[in-house]
Amino acid sequence: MAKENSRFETLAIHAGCAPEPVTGSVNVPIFQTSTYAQRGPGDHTGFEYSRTRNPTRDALEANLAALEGAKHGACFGSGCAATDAIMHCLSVGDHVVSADDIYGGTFRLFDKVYRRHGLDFSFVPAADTNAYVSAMTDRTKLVWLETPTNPLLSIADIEAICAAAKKRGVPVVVDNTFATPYLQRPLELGATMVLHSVTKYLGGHSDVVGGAVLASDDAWMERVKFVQNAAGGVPAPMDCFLTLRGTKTLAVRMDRHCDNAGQIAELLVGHKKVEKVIYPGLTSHPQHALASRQMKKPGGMISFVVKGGLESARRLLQGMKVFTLAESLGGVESLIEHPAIMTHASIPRELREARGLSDGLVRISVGIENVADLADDLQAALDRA
Ligand code: P1T
Repeated sequence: MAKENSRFETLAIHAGCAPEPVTGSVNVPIFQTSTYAQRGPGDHTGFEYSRTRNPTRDALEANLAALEGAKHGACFGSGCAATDAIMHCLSVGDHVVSADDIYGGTFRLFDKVYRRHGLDFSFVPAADTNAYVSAMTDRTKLVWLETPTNPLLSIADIEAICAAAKKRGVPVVVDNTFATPYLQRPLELGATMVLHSVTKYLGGHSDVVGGAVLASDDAWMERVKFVQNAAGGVPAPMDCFLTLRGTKTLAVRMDRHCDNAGQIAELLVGHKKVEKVIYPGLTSHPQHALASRQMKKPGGMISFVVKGGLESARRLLQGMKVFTLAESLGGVESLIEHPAIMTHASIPRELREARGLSDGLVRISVGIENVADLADDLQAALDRA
């Protein structure tokens, strides 16, 4: 077991993952069970039923909490289920201020499900700190940040927004999926809760769908844990095991993702078919200085606009050989996708366009392959686009 003051890479491998006491198994076993034998009615080991608690999930929750510097963790069957658990803690009439550029599925859940259940939302430009402050009212019960945002990679000033929200007693959630706790520490910057789609970098191998909420706030986590059990959107033990296997290598993978992405961003900047490159590591990014302060490195995600709009984008996407045309991100393999048609199609066209999510926009998740192969692949496909 890691010591409490262990550093990130050590926690990633050891936190929550002490050798199993009966056999000494170095890896956390997959406790593939729905229920647990009781000695007498109500006389159990602390494990009663696997929706409520499962040892493999316990291990993952402890591991992810340690990585975010949180006291508590709650894992879910998907990132959306984790978002849903937080939203379930709100009540009719509550108001939420959210970044406008967020994952399409998060926007859909807010706009199509929770509005119908009586919540009210204000969507503000993700990087505009003052806009969050002015949008807060007496009814505001949550601020929702995603930074860097998906897909436009805007950077929200976590510390400034949390300080403003704190003055009003409003909790702040940061979706830390794109950055991961290795690159960005929302709880240390004042956030109340951190949310992850563990499907992405935490799992890291595109073989599991999952979500998590991490926080030190006892009252909030009690509510989230209550919903986790009451609504039941929990992950399977096997998926918890796979995610744990992923987090062990998070630090080394993130270093390589960032190195590769930096080189690919430079290649894109120099290409004549590319109109605009959005990457927080480029000095041309409008929040480059904030990103350098707030994040250890700029991450593995790049968005760019190809000249020639939808037709060029289509040719580019269909011409890739090493990059795979697919939704999702954060796995070891490089992926490429078209947000307007794929991940963000659930946002109405007029809203997408108003937010700068154009038909020429392409998003890539730069993997950890040899960067020369990635560069050759992109160069060739862009030349043909
Ligand atoms: O797919 P799921 O595990 O339910 O996670 C939802 C989610 C939440 N937050 C962010 C920032 C995300 O990017 C996602 C999922 N995103 C994709 C599937 C995608 O390709 O952008």
